[in-house]
Amino acid sequence: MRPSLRTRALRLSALLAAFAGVALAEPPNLVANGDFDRSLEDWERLGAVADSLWSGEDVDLDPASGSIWVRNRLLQPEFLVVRRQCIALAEPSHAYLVGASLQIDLKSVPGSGVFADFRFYENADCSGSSNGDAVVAEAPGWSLRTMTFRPEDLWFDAGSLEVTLGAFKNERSEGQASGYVDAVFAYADGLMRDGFDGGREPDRSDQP
Ligand SMILES: [Ca+2]
Repeated sequence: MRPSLRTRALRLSALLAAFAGVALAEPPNLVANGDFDRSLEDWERLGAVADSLWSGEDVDLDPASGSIWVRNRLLQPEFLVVRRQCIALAEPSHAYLVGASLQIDLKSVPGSGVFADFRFYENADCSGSSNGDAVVAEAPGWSLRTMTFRPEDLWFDAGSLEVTLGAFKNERSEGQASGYVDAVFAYADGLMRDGFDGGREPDRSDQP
């Protein structure tokens, strides 16, 4: 069942509050055009034009916004990246909260899904040592997926964050994997850097 707009907004607010440790104003989203309001601007295309298209299918049913539709037509089981964005990170952060809302098309072949991958790099241009992970959806209906990265998860000071979007197939098949990604976000928790919290770990106890 689709969560109401208010429920979804509250869930994200609760996540952010738990992440920051206090109820602060929402920090800026590091991802450019993560809501796909009118276009796929800021997302570099990789692969065929027809495999990543702007869609009016918005996660919040907002008529003034949309999402990205992604497709994988490869025969082999593989993660196919169709769009990417490299974000230079100005200063090291205590932690990062990242995520997206995703759903697959009903006609997708079994064992397939769509993903948003978040990979942190040592250098500012998405090069050097890296570490990260992907959020995925393998079912129709929007799902909000989030992850938290801390310095101990990364073993280096992150200079940049690469976000890649696409679709995957787990089995060899002639059918396609396709679906939608919307509301892509990455928030930096700069509290420790700013000296307000004395190095306290974010409280995760009240996360859903
Ligand atoms: Ca949107």
